[in-house]
Amino acid sequence: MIKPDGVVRSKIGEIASRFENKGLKIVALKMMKVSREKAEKHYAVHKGKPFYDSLLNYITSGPLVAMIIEGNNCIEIVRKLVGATNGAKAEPGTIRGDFSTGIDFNLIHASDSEESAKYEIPIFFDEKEILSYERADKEWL
Ligand code: FUP
Repeated sequence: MIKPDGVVRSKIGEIASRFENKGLKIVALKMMKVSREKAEKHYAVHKGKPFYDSLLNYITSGPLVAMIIEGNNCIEIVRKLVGATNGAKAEPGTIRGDFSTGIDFNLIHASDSEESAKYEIPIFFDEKEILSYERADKEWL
């Protein structure tokens, strides 16, 4: 998920291209403004934490871009490309390491396990919005 700061900072193409360039496949993508209800469901694991309300305000503040990405070792690779949660600590070369200076606005969210992907995907997508195709360079990936 490219968060609202990623959208207003015009980083949609830059961020999506990092996943495409690595060899992963975007199989669903849409821009939306999420309701408080959806945001609460998405971040349920953080309910009660001191940053929970500001996190919900941030994520509902403007349009975001939700994506479903597939590929070999997808979750491990995506998390590596995204970088550490705090942009100040994230390695240069990662998305957060290149574009974020702290933890409040870190441009992107990515599922950290198959379990969390299975929980998060239906919050943002209907099954019919997930498309099937093969990358032309599939054999090399
Ligand atoms: P990540 O998986 O890297 O996105 O990180 P978390 O799921 O732990 O946190 C989700 C979001 O909560 C982060 F992107 C930023 C916010 N957060 C804070 O603002 N303060 C914290 O101490 C931890 C997380």
